[in-house]
Amino acid sequence: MKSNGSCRICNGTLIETFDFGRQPLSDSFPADDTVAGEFFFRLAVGICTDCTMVQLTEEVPRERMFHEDYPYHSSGSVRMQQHFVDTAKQLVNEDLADSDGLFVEIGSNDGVLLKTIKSAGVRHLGIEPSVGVAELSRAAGCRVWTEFFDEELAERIVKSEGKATVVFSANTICHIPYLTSVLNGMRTLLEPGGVFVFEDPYFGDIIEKRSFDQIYDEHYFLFTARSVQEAASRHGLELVNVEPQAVHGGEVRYSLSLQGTRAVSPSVDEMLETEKAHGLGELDTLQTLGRGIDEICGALVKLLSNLKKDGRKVVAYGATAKSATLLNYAGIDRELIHSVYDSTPAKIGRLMPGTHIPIVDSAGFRDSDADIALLLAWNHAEEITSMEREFRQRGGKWVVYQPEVNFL
Ligand code: DWN
Ligand code: SAH
Ligand code: ZN
Repeated sequence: MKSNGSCRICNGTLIETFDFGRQPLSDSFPADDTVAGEFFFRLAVGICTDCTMVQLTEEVPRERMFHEDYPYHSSGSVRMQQHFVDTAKQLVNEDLADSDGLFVEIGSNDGVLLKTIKSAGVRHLGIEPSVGVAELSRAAGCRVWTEFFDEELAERIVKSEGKATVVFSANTICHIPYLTSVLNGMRTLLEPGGVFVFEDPYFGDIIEKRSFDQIYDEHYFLFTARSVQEAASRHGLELVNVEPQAVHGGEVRYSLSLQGTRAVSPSVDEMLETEKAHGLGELDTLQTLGRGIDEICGALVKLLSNLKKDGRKVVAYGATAKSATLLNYAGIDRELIHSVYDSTPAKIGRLMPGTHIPIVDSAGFRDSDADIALLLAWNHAEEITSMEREFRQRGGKWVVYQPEVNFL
């Protein structure tokens, strides 16, 4: 345990609790083994002793992660498509129904949510720095600027489009180390009665499920209601609602508004109480997770080694960003896993970051001779195991690794 500088939010003391060592970028899939210059950085996580914000202790420059070849396509999961259609409809009905208000989305990716907003005839603007996915959303008729959202961009949006009634963001705000600039920008961008709604993986779920693989380069912050409330209040914003979401392994949707402009829902105090009872702001909690990480990785390597000795063919399913942390920290490479099945065109034919396990088209999974499949996309377990039900029917077994290593 060591102190590693200061908190990105409050400048308080940041205590580093777990060091994953040298890690590759989680969404960078080399074309072949000979590719030189795979980028590595030190992945370590810590907690601020003042505002309790859980955060990485080192930052990867944003342009290295988010660029024209960013491979993650949000529409790759049918369940997530539905989640965003439902979310868009709810936002339109609750906050934009009778207004000519502006809707802004930060990190709109391939337009998975924005398409529904556009179809509802709402004035909208997506902010998406990764050109490849931004183009996909433009092809679907959405208005998108290829930019990184920050304080300066907020001013330009207001100049060109006016203030926003609703700003939405999913799985993006926790990716932005310069959160203070984002929150300052929000104060500029929101109209007086407006709302900023964002959802990200919840630290409470990460602790409960020991889903430590949610810690990787892109996930700079692991939020709680407490840490979000504190960050918001430093920038003239107020946490007015929290709502758990059963996606990506457990998220929370936070609503912020300009201080004093909206009633605060009782859900906020309820969640703050639960967090206190579960010790989410304490150093100890993160240290216990650290011991869990070593236990899980040790057990998984042992299981995979035994399966290999027994002559079983082991593959994995889902070339997730998350799995970079698991595979590289545990030292699981192509000796233990034959290949990784995935449906994303930009990942098929490439290699997994750091471990260089080959990625193959998931269309071939049902005809494969795999005996065991490690489910790296555990957050899509229902969708994947029901789509691939023949695998079980012919005797195949799924392995998961959180909260502990087990057959599914
Ligand atoms: O926060 C982030 C989330 C939203 O998405 C980003 N930083 C990056 C990315 O993280 P991830 O890669 O861990 O997300 P997923 O959604 O768990 O990735 C699922 C992977 O599995 C994708 O590569 C698509 C693939 N997949 C598949 O091959 N067949 C997924 C489904 C549902 C399927 O049926
Ligand atoms: N909202 C989608 C995409 C999440 S992936 C979903 O929930 O599935 C994270 C996205 O955030 C990427 O598309 C990335 O390019 C984008 N992003 C990263 N930093 C950003 C920033 N500063 N402003 C806007 N988008 C950003
Ligand atoms: Zn702090």
